[in-house]
Amino acid sequence: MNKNKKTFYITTPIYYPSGSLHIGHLFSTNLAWVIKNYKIKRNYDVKFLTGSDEHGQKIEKKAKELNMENKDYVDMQTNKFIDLWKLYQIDYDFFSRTTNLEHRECIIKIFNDMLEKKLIYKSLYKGLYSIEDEEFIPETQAIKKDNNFYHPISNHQLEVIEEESYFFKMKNFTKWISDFFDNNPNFIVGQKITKELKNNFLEHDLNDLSITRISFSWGIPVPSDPKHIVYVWLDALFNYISALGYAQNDTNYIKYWKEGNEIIHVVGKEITRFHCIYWPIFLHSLNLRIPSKILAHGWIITSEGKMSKSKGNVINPLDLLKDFDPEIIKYYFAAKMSIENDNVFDKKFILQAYNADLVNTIGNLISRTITMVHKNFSQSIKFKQTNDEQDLFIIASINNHFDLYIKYFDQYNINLAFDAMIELARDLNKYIDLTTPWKLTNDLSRLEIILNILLNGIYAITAMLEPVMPNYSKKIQNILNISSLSFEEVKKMEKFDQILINKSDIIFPRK
Ligand code: ME8
Repeated sequence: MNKNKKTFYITTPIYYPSGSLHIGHLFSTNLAWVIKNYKIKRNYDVKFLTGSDEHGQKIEKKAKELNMENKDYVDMQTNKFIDLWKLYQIDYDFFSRTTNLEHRECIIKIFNDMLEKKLIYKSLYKGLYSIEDEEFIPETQAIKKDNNFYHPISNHQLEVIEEESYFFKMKNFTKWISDFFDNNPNFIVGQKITKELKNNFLEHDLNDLSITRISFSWGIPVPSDPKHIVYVWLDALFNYISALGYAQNDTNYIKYWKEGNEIIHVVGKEITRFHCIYWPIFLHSLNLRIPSKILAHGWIITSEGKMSKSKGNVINPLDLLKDFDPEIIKYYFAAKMSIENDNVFDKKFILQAYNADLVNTIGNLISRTITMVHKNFSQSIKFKQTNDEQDLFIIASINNHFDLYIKYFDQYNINLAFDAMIELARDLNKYIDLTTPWKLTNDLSRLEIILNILLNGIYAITAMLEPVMPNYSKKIQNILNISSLSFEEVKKMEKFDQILINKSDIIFPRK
């Protein structure tokens, strides 16, 4: 590994294995995976983590319902996650499981460190709890209906609990986190969420947080007081460093966390309180490094509203694979969904995006260009400088759209980055219409210039497509007869000089 490369560590939430993963989980994981691939192309030394959050009362209940041992149950469920990511061809560096031994060692270490630093005290928790969300809810935020309490976002019914618990002195960090938000206005991608968190949580003092439970046993016991089980969110958040070998002071931890350049967590908006407030506070309280960014995204909803089992509108990602190649689905989720807002999903939108962007725009550009190269130049074409106005205009368009793509990707406006790619493909198709190269069979010198520009345009588009569609872009590379695509080459117009262009099969057949 090159020592001079900047490091980039990106994570997804670790998902609960108490249910099946749906397209919301696919959206988050795909987003993180595409960003990872992009950063590799930008020459970062990248690590990507996903995983499963395997402790807690919800999981214990589920295993009991199925009459299974807890560990057997989470093994079975986690294997399904692993299979799903394999089918979607989403590769990662770490699959983090909170039932791993290294993770347990990490939690024991941080709990002991917190005790030693007197960040923790024992008391009584009296209040409301959502097992489904594994979340304590202050009565002031709960929704009251017919003498029952409900979670303000998920609507799950809350339990009234009264039990001995260890508390983390969250309140003491209210000013620190408030100042942290003010000093790091770009910590959270999405101004709406920063505002909401400030208004809902930082206007008043934070409440001390209950960080152990005693009414069940599936989790990590506090070593000095083992009837107490570490609260599942404290357990889960630290997976991001336990997987890097924090407790073992592993080189991965030092390189990608402690001394790393960029660290980013991709999360859904409903878990921002944990990632944007509690997580930085926990880390700061232990003098540990804080991540660079939280990329919080909206929800995938269907026309019946947010996906939920009770509404029966949960979409299984395995079903989509019956109709589409995984890269077409991944293209749709990365290129057509905004991060900031909720997005309505319908299967027909995947087909629409495929036909409009990939078949009619990029596919059409490739087949028109390659056909003309083969018809008129049996071997290869030569590079020549040009001063023609239309040529200079389209060369500028290649450069500008590529710059826009980089700008948007770096701002995590991923869908806008792909819009820039498609706009370029449209411009190139227009350039063909305007220059009418099919009429230039008697002016091969002019035709050669036009085709060289088009090949360069296709190169730029293929390089931009690669982070989300590596297999399809490999097929295009094979036609262009190049062994790899590099962002550094995009603006160098002489790269197709004397290159033998291969015949083209249809890359994106119409569906
Ligand atoms: O919260 N739209 O796990 P979880 C978009 N274990 N994204 C969605 C979504 C939707 N409709 N539904 C789920 C947990 N997600 C904890 C995380 S991390 C230390 C612990 C995605 O299985 C989104 O990323 O409930 C959301 O935050 C996550 O799945 C919740 O997954």
